[in-house]
Formats: sequence, C-alpha cells, structure tokens
Amino acid sequence: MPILLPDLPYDLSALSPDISAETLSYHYGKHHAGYVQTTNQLIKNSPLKDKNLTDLILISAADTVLTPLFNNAAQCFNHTFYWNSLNPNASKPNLELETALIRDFGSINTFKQDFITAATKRFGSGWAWLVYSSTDKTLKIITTANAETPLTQPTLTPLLCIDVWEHAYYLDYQNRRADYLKAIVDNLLNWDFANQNFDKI
Ligand code: MN3
Repeated sequence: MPILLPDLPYDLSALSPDISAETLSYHYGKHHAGYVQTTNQLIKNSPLKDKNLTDLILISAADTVLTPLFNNAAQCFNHTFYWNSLNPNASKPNLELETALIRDFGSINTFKQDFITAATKRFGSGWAWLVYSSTDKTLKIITTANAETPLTQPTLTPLLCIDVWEHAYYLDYQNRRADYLKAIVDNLLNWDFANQNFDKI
C-alpha cells in the first residue's frame, strides 16, 4: 500500500494572514506531497512496500543505508503532525494539560515564550516540539534537526509541533523566523489536538 498524502484539515486560506494560502499551497502541495511521492518511490518493489508509515520511520531510523527513506518518511509524519498542530479556531489547553504546563514551565505565557525561543534558536532546518517525557513524567520543549522526529524516541510523546524549515515561512516572513513563530503561538496553536494527544498518555 502506498503512503497517502492526508487531506489538509482546513482550506488553503484558513490560516491567513498568519500563514498565507500561497505558503500553504507550496508547503502542503509541493513539499509535503514531494515527501510522500519520494517515500513511495523508495519503497516501491522493496520488502518495505507494505509497511505503514510509523514502521517505515522506525526501521529506516535504525539503518543508515536507509537514511534517504528515513528523511522522507519522517517528513511525511512531521508535516501531518504540523498541520494538525495548527488551527484558526480559538482553543485552549484543558484543565489537565494546563496544570501540567504550569507545573513544568511556570505559566502558559512562559511556555509560549520558551517555545518561541527554542524554535528560534534551532540552527538551520528542523522542528520544535512540545512533548511528554515518560522518563521524568514532565512536559518538555525539544527541537529536532532536519527530518528528525520524536517518534523514534520511545519515551517521548509529541503533543504539538512547529516546522522551522525556511519553506514554512519565507514567503510570508522572509528571514523573520521569530515573527512567524509568534504568530503561530499567539493565533494558531491547536490546543484541541494537544489535549487529545495528552489524554491518550
Ligand atoms: Mn515543511
């Protein structure tokens, strides 16, 4: 079964003006679609062709010969998670998640500022994540380089992510990554999605 490009959970103009329809059109329709297409090319006629996306990521992460597959398959997961991490509708952490955010970051506002700071500082291309760590039972902010994903770390459960590759913001913000991040954190974080992910832990 080929890996599928999931539908965007909203229309291309839904995140405007924070993220323009033009950015979404390229980011979803060219970049994300390209990762799906390349993943399928790489597994075609291979023993991996019937694996699901999660298995492809875990298998390829463990074998450097499969790095091209890892890069593309992980980007398929990361992008779907990113689309779901954004939503134009107002939402907020539920009581359980709010309590954990305040416990681990001091306040919701401190979390937001720390998330922006960590994502701004990620050198080059990558991702910023709010994750739950089962090791010490706390929420953490982490960043990953390029296609790296917390999915390969069994102790981490991602709740939200932000894409900080330049293709995510350059048309709208040029080099101003921090402005893109502030717009997302202030206006677009999908706390309903974070709540669902946290409830499953
Ligand atoms: Mn991207």
